[in-house]
Amino acid sequence: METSEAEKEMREWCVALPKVELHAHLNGSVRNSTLLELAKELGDKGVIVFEDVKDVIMKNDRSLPECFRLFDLFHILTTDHDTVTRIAKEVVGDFAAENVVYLEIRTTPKNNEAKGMTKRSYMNAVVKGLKSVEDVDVVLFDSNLRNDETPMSDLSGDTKRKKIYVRLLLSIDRRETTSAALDTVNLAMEMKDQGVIGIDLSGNPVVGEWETYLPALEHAKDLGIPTTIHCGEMKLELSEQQVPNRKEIQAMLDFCPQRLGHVCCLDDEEWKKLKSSMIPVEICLTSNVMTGGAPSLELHHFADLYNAKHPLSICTDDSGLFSTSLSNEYYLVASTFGLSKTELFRLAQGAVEFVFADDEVKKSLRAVFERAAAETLAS
Ligand code: 6MZ
Repeated sequence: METSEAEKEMREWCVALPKVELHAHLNGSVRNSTLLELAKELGDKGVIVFEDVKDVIMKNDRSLPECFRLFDLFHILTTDHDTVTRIAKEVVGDFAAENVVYLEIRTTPKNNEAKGMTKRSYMNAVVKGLKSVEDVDVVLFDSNLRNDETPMSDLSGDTKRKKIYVRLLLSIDRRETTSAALDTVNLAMEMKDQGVIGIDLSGNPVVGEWETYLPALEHAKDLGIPTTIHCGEMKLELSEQQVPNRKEIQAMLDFCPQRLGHVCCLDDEEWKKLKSSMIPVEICLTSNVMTGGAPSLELHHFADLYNAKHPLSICTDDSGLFSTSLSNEYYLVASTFGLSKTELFRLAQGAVEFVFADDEVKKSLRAVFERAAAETLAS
């Protein structure tokens, strides 16, 4: 079916819209072409069978358990220092190309003895990648920002250099021990002056116990490091371990992190608690529908939270894995829930208030949106 003119125009508008991305996993955001190239190299070396891996990478259907098997594969492909640097550089370039003006990228620091890799050296490789982006200006550290800076996103389509603020969140994988999780929080503290500004709890939701990560999350809280937590991502019927997860959702809400990811399968009481908490939610439409956390786009809990005026930000989760982009996610919000351009703009602008970066960055981002408002909303 041919794309209608109206759809094309709306898609272009969503690309031009300045956007804030708050929930993007580094290894889930890698381009398929890069994964295939890496798989080919490892295939040539006899480490993997390229043809098998190629089929897995190109497959479109992804249940949640499949996603986690895929991440194990991606990690085989990407976990050496030079490749980590390469993917970090590419991922930032890809987000900047679609007018993301502020990006929080999250990644799980990895020890890999065979590669001489420690959590610290992994993160150094990520930071090196962010610093080596050439086509756009990456603002990684808090520089002396001025309010009269040139616009970071040019909506008129001319060729001014794009500018993107990038910050890092360190992920604790649910497979990790308490001590490994504590190491990650301490590393975040150590790398505070290198763009690391928060902690994320993620990984396979049917693995691990809340009590294992709680000491590390409490430690982050004590150190004043903001946290975001993947909460209730999986439908309970899909899991054998239903009861602990139910308890876990309560505990996560009680912990009061600065933000929550997903919140797909809360019961009535938990919804009430979430809404009265006003904890901002990172909404990942395509990811939730593909993994079964939401039954369909139309029935996604975005509508309920949006109508309740709950603080929200639209995010990609894993743009590579789910073949999406932040512009596409905004387009889906418009086409599924009928939001107008003004409402979409306000949604994108609203996300500025939930970034973990400091007030100077927020001020600068607010100015970007103010400048963009006249032009974007006039079109
Ligand atoms: C939970 C997820 C996820 O950290 O190696 N991750 N955790 N739910 C999801 N929904 C689909 N998507 C990604 O990026 C990959 C890691 O991020 C987490 C998983 O722990 C995965 O291994 P990094 O850069």
